Amino acid sequence: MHNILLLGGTSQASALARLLADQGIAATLSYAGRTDKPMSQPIAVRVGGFGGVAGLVDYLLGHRVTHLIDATHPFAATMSAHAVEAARLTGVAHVTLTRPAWRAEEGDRWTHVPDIAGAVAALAGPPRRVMLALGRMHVDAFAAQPQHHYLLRFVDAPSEPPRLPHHSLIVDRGPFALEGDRELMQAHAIDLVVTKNAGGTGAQAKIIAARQLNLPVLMIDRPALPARTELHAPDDVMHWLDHAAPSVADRGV
Ligand code: 3Y8
Ligand code: NAP
Repeated sequence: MHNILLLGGTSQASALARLLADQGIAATLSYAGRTDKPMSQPIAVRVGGFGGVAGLVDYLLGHRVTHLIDATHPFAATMSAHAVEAARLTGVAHVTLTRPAWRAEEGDRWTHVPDIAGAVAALAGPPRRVMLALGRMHVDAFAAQPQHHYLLRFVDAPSEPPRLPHHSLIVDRGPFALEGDRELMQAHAIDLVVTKNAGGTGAQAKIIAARQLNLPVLMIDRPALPARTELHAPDDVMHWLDHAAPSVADRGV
């Protein structure tokens, strides 16, 4: 009898939740609680941190979880590292559902930077009009380059205004469409786009729009992640569930 813990927060996690619900498989989708009103799901939902690796181990054992599926965002490196460690400590079957990184195509003007700090450093120089589509969690770091006008996009309205002297703030949640992002970038006369290499389609509109508008992109490469089994499609996870070695809880021991 399966009992799945699905670490969510991405469109792939939501797609997998639908498949699990359709097959009547017991599953809970977990959100960190980063947004005010996370999307509703067709399976049980829990919100909030577990309390580090120890908290996640307690959850897995206490709820007799049989399979741990990490479908968090490629930049959620801490959560993913905790999932690998907690699965190792408990013997719970573990797999990652992620999406391949975007690769530059004909016409792309990408400059790769290793992380947020690298993106901030790369913004030294005369004032520009920068689309900073990184969400809310890392905006303060860009106060080190206050000379630019920033176009910010948050999921929720912030409790206090962002500490960037020149900015426009859009409150919107993805997935985003090409038309909308291209119009947004033209309306704000954007001349540089800063983005994480999220992969997938939900955040991709802005880099396709940048290609069409011949704009440069600062591409933040993914953080290092622990070695683990990576699948790229929800269907592959369903196949894995049918064939994964039963974990401790599955064997009813
Ligand atoms: C809380 C759950 C679904 C999931 C949809 C995906 C697509 C739309 C595009 C831009 C880029 C960004 C951001 C983004 C996208 C999907 C996906 C994705 C990027 C929600 C959600 C949660 C979050 C957290 C949020 C972060 C922020 C990142 C905004 C729900 C809507 C920039 C990532 O305000 C904040 O504090 C937001 C924080 C982590 C990154 C950051 O550092 O700020 N996602 N986004 C999850 C939780 O609590 O566990 O509210 O429903 C989910 C989605 N956002 O079910 O269809 O699959 O990635 N999310 C990035 O890719 O760079 C926006 O604006 O162009
Ligand atoms: P993170 O930095 O890797 O994780 C920090 C801490 O947040 C974790 O140690 C854990 O707390 C908690 N956490 C993270 N994801 C969780 C989840 N799904 N369920 C329960 N607790 C979770 O993670 P993050 O980058 O802040 O991302 C948070 C959420 O937003 C994730 O669900 C992720 O999929 C989603 N998201 C992130 C991004 C991004 O750019 N980072 C983009 C889109 C969506 P404890 O240690 O207390 O367990």
